Amino acid sequence: MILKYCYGNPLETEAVIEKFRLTESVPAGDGVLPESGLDCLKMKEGGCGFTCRLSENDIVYGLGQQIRGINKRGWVYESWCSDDPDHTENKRSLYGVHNFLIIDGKECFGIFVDTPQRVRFDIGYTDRDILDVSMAANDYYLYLIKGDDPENIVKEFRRITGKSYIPPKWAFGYGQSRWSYMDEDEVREVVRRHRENNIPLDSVYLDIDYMERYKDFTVNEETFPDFAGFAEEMREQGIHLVPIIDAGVKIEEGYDIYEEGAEKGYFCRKEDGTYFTAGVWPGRVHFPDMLNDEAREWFGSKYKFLLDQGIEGFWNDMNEPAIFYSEDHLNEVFDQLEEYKDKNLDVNTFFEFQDLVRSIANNPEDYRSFYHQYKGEKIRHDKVHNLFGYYMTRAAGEAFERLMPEKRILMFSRSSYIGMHRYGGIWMGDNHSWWSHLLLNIHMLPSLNMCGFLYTGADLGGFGSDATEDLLMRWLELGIFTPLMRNHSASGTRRQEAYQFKKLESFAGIIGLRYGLLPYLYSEYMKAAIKDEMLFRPLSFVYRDDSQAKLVEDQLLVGESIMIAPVYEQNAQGRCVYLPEDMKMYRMRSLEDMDTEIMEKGYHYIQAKLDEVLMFIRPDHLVPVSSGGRCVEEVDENRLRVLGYIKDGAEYELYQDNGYEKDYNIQRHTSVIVLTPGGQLEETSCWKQMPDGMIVKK
Ligand code: MIG
Repeated sequence: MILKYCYGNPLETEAVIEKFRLTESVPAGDGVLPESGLDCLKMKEGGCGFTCRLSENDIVYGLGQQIRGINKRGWVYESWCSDDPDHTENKRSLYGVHNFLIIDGKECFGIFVDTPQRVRFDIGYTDRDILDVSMAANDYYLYLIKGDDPENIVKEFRRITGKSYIPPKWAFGYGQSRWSYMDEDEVREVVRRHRENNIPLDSVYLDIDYMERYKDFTVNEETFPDFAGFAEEMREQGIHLVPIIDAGVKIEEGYDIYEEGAEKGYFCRKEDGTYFTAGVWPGRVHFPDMLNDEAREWFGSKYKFLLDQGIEGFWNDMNEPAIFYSEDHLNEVFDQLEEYKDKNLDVNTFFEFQDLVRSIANNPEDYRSFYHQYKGEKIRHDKVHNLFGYYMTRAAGEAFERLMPEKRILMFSRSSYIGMHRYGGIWMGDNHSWWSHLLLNIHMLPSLNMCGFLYTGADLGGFGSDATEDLLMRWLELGIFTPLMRNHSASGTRRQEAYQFKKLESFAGIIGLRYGLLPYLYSEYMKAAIKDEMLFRPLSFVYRDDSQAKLVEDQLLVGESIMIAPVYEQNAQGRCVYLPEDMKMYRMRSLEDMDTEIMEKGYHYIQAKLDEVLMFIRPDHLVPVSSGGRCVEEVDENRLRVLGYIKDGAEYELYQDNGYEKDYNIQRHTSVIVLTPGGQLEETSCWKQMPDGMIVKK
């Protein structure tokens, strides 16, 4: 059951696509929400938020892309899309805003606060027993979602926010990225060295340097003289090029996008009507008004320039939007600095001076100094801030639908808001080559899945700082399960393509496992997307009555059959794993090299050498695997091996499609694999077993 309440005069974000009747008007002051039946949840004076009493063992899930654990209790978080490359525990915001929570206690219910403005979630920070949600402004919708359990609530929430984005199948392959591969030859070399070392690869990412002076929808003709031809050459080797697109449009005479946008009035303006000027990678830029329908359509149509050259995927960056400086503020700072110049700075003045310079980037004042045209109204940016990335990606998604309605295009974004999951995925932003960020990656997966972001993953190996061989390997051991599986790193850091290190066979083996698991992972992804379910679930969502499972935050269920327990500590030779039921463990080094063991419910310390992936299969569950390939196209999905732990017999619904069309009819694309208690395939109209044990499609 879902109740919708309205406070003040909220903006329509289009996060929710289902129409609702509003619940009875809400009492001001200490009011219990009408019709909710929940005594623990109370409105605060004047409607400026609400509080919820938490009991000792209540767990609070949610908030999508955020720091800290799966259980969000014990910190204060703020909804404000932020370009912050240091995802440390003391932070309160990252790139995306996902105001969806589930309180799992005696009562289990979900809350979605729909407002594009700043929201503060004090989840047992000030008082461990109180969840306190407050708003920057008293204009918001509040959705209350009641259900039997978290999975149920997620499903309801996903139903009203719409279907998750589905990428082309090749985007489930391994991708190699770097800021930046500078020219054709460097990209060729990346591909060659993967192929040479039998490390599968499906895509190479192009960061900002492929452009001409960082201008969106241009290609540097010196470094990529025949871009279409080069894209074609790559396709012949099974590789997709994936260029980046930034939010800001460079101000430069003669640059068509700039001139067109300026002439048609598509950029964000200041109070006085002139265009707002920020400094980002290209130097001085204007921001397209992604919230304005016409401007959005216009910006989206520009992707055609690259689509026409054979490009089939993109990533949208800097769309919080990140602002290195604004022209106006920078001028003020320069004036101030003049004053400091001849002063003998005492300590306080020195700090003042330092703060002044330090707070140039992403300055709150700048976000209050430009405007959007949103649904015909002029609205100051800070009031809709959290929608910008969402609407940029929507621009792309809607354009793909117009330009190439039959084809799936890869799209993922850095910034996001609830609802953006209909148009693209997200990557987790600028993490570091830190072990703690491998754990953070685990934590974020289920939280993002709750909000419909299924196509997601972190920069494997870490973006900032220097990676080590062992970190990359352990991270890949998690990454082989995440839909977006991309190794990416910042300029200036140590090179971290797998082939930069010594243990090439191990890397080939581990990445190869991804291609083996592809039939299962793709099938689970598609079913989750079609049925509004999660791909990654915390143990506590599934083993509801297991008080130990509730506490586990470093293991996840991946789809219906698999539990993973990644090693995330340096020099560890294994780890402690909690089994909520008996499971079959696969210790895997490559598709050809794995051993298995049945393990009993309970705690175990399990050995896992650096090049070993631990995977657990639940009783009477199956995992169909392929024999691998150098890229997704090469994977033979009609000839599979079935891994599983069979006690009483098992059944698996395998979803398969051609991976590029948009026909997602589940009946048409699903076949059932049935194994007898003895582990033999029960012959169906679709599958038969070969003497070597493989099953083949009839
Ligand atoms: O300010 O394009 O998160 O993935 O490599 C940094 C350069 C800009 C931030 C993205 C990162 C990308 C980088 N970008």
